[in-house]
Amino acid sequence: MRTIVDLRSDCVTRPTPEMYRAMAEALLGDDVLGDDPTVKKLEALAARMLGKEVALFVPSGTMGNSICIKLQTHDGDEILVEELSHIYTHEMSHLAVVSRVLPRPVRSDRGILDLDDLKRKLSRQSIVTGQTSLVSIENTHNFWSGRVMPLEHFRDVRRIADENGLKVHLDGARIFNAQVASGVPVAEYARFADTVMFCLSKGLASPIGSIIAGTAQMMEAGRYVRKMLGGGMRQVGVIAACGIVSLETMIERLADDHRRAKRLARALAELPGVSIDPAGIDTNIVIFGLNHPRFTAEQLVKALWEQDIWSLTTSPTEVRFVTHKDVGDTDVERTLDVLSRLLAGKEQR
Ligand code: TLP
Repeated sequence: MRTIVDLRSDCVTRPTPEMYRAMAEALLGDDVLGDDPTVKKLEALAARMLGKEVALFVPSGTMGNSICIKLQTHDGDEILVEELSHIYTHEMSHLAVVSRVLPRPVRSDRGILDLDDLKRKLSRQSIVTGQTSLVSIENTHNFWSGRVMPLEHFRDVRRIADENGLKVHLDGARIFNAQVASGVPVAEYARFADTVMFCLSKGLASPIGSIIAGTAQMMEAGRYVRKMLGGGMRQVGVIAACGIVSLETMIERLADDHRRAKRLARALAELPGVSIDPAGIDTNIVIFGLNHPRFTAEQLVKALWEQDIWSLTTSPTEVRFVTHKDVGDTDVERTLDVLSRLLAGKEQR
């Protein structure tokens, strides 16, 4: 049987046996009408963990971010985003289409916003500017190789936001990876944000689903936006049941993914044509640069794919590996073995 090593994303994880059992046994109602007991249980658990009043189950991280921005902005507002943030670069322009806001990218030091640039880009309402109404932070930061944002940065951003009447949104798709890597509880990060989104469907291994959270009033309004976007999911307790298993059993094990990502990064750093600083790998995402006489990033991804190792490029010169519960130690070693043969020119292409 072919064994695929799927390093494309932690979104690809398959449900655990406990999740399949939970799905079969889930008590169901109609979540659009607000009476699915399993969804209610998941939402209460998530709100408690985040230290927020109310949480809402949504189909995807993209929809979760979209709802949170829509709730806290008006048409024509400006919002401040980090220049490589997922919400700005990988979410089908919903900022423009759904919320009709103008994202202004802020420079950063590997994801940590440059506070001077942030202040410079704040616009006050006048006859020639839109009004800046929100700043978005991402933790962990996907395209800065899963970097954990320091808590101090949250404090700084919150202070500037308060001084200028801005809301703060946290794209915490992988906020539990941040908690496990840094030891800072998710509620500590969430404290500095008005709204938080996190994904159950990434390292936490649920097949589908994300959570948004904030005040009760905001999440009540969020139900309407979710429905408007087509995210009313009816008997969705069948999926929410997996989310409960994710939050109850799948957090601590993220440390294994981080350990495997570090192993990959350290070994990659030794390979010809690869550039990566293993010290910069905090969690489960490994992005490395490639400058090799025989391979572009795209060609390397293809050569790996031919050996049943799946990955993605993030730019013409970069490749991304993401570890997750369906990637074990043997998979990591096999990947390194194949890679070192390819890059040393020992493998036929
Ligand atoms: N990230 C996916 C792809 O879209 C790139 C991945 O494979 O990493 N915020 C962050 C920080 C994300 O990384 C993602 C997904 C999302 C939001 C959106 O989540 P979904 O895919 O559930 O819409």
